[in-house]
Amino acid sequence: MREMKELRIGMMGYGFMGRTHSNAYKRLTDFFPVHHKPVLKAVCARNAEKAQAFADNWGYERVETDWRKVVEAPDIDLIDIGTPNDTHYEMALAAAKNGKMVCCEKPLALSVAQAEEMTKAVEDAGVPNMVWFNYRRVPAIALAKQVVDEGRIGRAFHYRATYLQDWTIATDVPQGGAGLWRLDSDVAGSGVTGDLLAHSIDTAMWLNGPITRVVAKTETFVKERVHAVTGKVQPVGIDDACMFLAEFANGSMGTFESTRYARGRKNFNTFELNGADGSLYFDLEEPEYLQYFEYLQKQSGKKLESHLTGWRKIHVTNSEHPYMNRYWVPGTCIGYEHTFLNALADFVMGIESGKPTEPTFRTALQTQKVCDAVLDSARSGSWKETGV
Ligand code: 4PW
Repeated sequence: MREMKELRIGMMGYGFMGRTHSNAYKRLTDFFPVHHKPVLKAVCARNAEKAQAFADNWGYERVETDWRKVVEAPDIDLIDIGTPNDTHYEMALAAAKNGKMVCCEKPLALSVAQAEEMTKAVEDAGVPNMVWFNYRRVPAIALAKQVVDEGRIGRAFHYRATYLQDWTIATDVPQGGAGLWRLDSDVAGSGVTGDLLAHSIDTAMWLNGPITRVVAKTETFVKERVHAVTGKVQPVGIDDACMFLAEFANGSMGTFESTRYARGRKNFNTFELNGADGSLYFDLEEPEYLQYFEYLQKQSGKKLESHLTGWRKIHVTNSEHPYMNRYWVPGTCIGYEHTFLNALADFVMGIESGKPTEPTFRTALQTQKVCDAVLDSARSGSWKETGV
């Protein structure tokens, strides 16, 4: 039996991310040889009844309705912020002040100013920190990172990303309230830019380096909605759709598109990277595949018959592929929930090795800078430096 320490969890929120994170905490030591066993100490939410039902279902020892009690509790080691975006700032600052590790859902904050303060707080406190940009832990995307780091793509020319959903097309979908806070700009901060493009931007900068300048267009297709809390029809403040052009520090060009009005697209997250020596393509609707085009002529030094070249569709399920040796056998695949389990495993192994686990708050701050520049550009209609 390996030596094991407790990692005592304070979970803020019991929604979609509360479930994905709680699943990761419960399964971590079943799949990864770590020396910290998560203990589900407290779940915190304003609705005590629903929080209690969640606690009973997942096995949290207690329920709190005041998040400050959780961040100050001596029996809590890690604060996990899975509540709406407008809560991240206060919770992270208080958690860091109390010496807690902090894992925060994306986007990190409502603004660059908040993100900078949060980053300073965790760094000054010296506490392990991470932001749950979980798509980095899709094995196929982690393999894409390996391919890029091995220099197989060469000089980058183009990066293009799409992140399409269709759940807000109906005009009678209210803004605000449980499950619909993403439509309330006061709570979410922005619409698809902070919710979906934040993922695309994090992945893009992880694979292709800093985004230095952007020019953007946003649109709000449904201009007003009933607010679920006030019951009143109120103007909609979020971007329903966003498209932007990007310049990367490495000289390549980027195009990014996101909407929640692409009928038929449920969570269509794709990227393609084109370089001098090859290209990569990923589609979250086929998450266990990475498509790779290798420019064979580079290696052979001579022109090969075109029928010998083409895209390879790599089935990323072998034991030598990222994370896959922790699960089943070649040819069998894992799911969306495993991306959070993989992220948590990396975070705990980082704690045990004393190394930071990406994306840290400081890395997520860079994504926040791009998101804010995108929204600034959409307002002004001009190019904006990101400051990354
Ligand atoms: O973080 C995102 C959520 O806000 C997720 O990646 C997909 O979009 C699924 O739910 C929402």
